[in-house]
Amino acid sequence: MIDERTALIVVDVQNDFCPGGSLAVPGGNEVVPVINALGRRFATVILTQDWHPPGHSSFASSHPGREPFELIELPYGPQILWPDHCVQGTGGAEFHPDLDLPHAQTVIRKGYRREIDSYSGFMEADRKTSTGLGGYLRERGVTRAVIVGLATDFCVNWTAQDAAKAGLETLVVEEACRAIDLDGSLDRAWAEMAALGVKRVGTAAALLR
Ligand code: VGL
Ligand code: ZN
Repeated sequence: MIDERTALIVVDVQNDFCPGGSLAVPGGNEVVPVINALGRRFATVILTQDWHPPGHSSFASSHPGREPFELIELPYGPQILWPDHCVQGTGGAEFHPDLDLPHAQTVIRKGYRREIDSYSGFMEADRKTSTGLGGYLRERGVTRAVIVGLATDFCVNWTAQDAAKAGLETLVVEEACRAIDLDGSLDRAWAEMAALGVKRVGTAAALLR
């Protein structure tokens, strides 16, 4: 067992991000068995859950005349518009039914404010509003984060960057993630993570220590 000071952070393994969902990530479901196997080795397991109200400002449908995947400017900066996804209380917002992490302790829901998106599990898109995850990990004595899930270039990327900024040793397990990859966003994501010292690893390296 990997000791409690290393947290496995499982990002957004939800139906809407898997094939058949409204914002399906190619191969998104393939991370489930990989994460289940990895998860058994971790004492500290935290899940994030994208959790938007109807009419969320990141939905193209909330902006007349706009289409999904267009870029707009919101008060806090640029925002990609998405198809409606992960609406609170819907089946699309539920975790993938085969995700098997019964010992997970915490679910961080994010993006629940209508006017602010949140790719990161730590900090919302205005870069000011905290989800509380940083303080929670600090109080639990967590010093290391292993990050997996969906999507590599959005929520995994932003969560990993904020974990590194919070001073955690941060690893992303590549084969336990899948990407959306819009206009080179995946290459950019790995470069951004690397610049902050995030380690891109395989499952074996994530299980050392
Ligand atoms: C995500 C786009 C919109 C993600 C969430 O989980 O990567 N991407 N909301
Ligand atoms: Zn979202």
